[in-house]
Amino acid sequence: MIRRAWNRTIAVATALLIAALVLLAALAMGSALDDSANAVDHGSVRLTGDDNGDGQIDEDESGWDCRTMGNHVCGPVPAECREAGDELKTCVAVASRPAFGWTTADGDPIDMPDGHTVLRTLGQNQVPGSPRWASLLRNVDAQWRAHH
Ligand SMILES: [Ca+2]
Repeated sequence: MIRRAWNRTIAVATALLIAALVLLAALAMGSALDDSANAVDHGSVRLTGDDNGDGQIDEDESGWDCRTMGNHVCGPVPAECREAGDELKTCVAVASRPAFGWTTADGDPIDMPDGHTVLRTLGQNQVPGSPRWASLLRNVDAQWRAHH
């Protein structure tokens, strides 16, 4: 009788031990799965367009988009725009424009020289990048937009 009770106790203890081991194994596996789901393999990730694989897309690589990366200017920055600061895009746009003209409501003809000439003249009279220079630049840009 005692032996039977002892065997039963051993059987229950063994079953509990096995259940505990299975539970621990399941928890360990779940933890490992969580870790693998969050793991980032920095060694094998390569950005599309990162031609030399240094982890960043530089201006001379295939992934470079000059419209959205860097200074957002495609091509060289004109000398007249090097100090343009926040107005760089507008300055580059103005620099690219040809001479144009229009007639005012009073019938007066207005001739605007090409963009480089406008910017050189603007730079002689105002400090490039200053608020006044920026305001005049935006006015020149607005004139172009109003007549094109
Ligand atoms: Ca690169």
